Amino acid sequence: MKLLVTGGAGFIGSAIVRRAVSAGLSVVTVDALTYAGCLDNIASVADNPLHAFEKADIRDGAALREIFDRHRPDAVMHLAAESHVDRSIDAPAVFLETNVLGTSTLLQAARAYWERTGKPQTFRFLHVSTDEVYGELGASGKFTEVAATAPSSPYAASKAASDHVVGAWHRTYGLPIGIARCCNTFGPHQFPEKLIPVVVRTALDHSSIPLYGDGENVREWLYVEDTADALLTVLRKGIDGRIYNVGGGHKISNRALVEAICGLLDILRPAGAPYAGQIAFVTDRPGHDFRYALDPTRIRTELEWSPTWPFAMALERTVQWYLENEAWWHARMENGAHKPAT
Ligand code: NAD
Ligand code: TDX
Repeated sequence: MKLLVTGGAGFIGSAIVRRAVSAGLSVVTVDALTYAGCLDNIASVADNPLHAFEKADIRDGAALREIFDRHRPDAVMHLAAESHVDRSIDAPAVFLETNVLGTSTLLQAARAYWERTGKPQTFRFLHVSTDEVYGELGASGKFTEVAATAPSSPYAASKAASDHVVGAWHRTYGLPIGIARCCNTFGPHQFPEKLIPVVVRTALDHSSIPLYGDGENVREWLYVEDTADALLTVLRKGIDGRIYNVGGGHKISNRALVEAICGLLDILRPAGAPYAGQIAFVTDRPGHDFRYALDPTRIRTELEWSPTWPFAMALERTVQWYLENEAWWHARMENGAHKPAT
């Protein structure tokens, strides 16, 4: 089994690459190495004969066709994307170019290769998407896979559009596909513009820890090892053409999460005063969705998958990793981390 993983030098993609290679799969990582991707994330597989790296942009059809022909993968896991909501608000164009046009360019290359190799029904194109395509929930309820898409941010709109593009390649051309809609993922190697690393970074810098709005927005969180395992499970066992919610994570308000991280830092890196004193309520994100929650019944019952990492344990491991890897996130910051409003 040979996997082609796009975005494999990013946060979730690199966890998949490391996991798949240690399970004995051959993996080709395809990544443009934007500000968000780096080879450090896959350094542990760099010399492994099961792994190959190709620097390529998913908007470059000719490069992709050549990579498909040379590596002849059995499946594609598509994670390459512009992934940060705040950046999509400041500069939406590249989100549409990469997430929508890039996905369709990749689909065309995959389809041409799949047709040339005799349309094997065992081939799979797994598109990695997000709970944000469903839009926001009020105080109750959760989204099943048949819920309508109603995205709020340019990022979410670009991901919803890419989901529909992938669905069209299945319905029109018969390309075997799957779509996995994941909730918020956290863990080591997440780019330091996202909430959890932002809290660690700003806490250690003795600056304000920015909480958007009143901090009562609720997100559902999965540890990256669980997300990677779920995505490999959907690839292996998912029914052709189906959408699977990758949920079952821990639901918590941003404020409670930030306070929990501050509490961990008080123990792991004690300072003169509690870190929670640095929390600052700042101008809200425009169009900020109030709450996300996925109904995970389908992945749980059909694919017999559920998360295994207790949230508190995974959060502590994550905070510990950022404390032990300051050089990693300092280097990423120099590479262009978004500076949130304070
Ligand atoms: P990330 O930003 O850490 O990584 C994205 C990777 O894609 C980077 O390595 C980057 O270099 C690469 N990339 C970007 N544009 C590219 C292009 N044009 N061509 C080739 N490579 C390109 O993102 P992540 O958090 O690991 O997310 C991975 C996927 O999972 C994305 O599709 C995202 O929408 C989805 N997702 C993420 C989360 C989450 O909480 N992180 C939740 C749900 C869904
Ligand atoms: O400084 C901050 N302060 C703050 O209050 C940041 C960066 C975020 N927030 C809030 C906004 C969100 O409600 O925290 C929550 C999480 O924010 P992000 O880490 O930016 O993630 P989110 O917007 O929820 O999107 C993430 O999960 C879904 C990923 O970035 C997406 O790629 C994924 O699809």
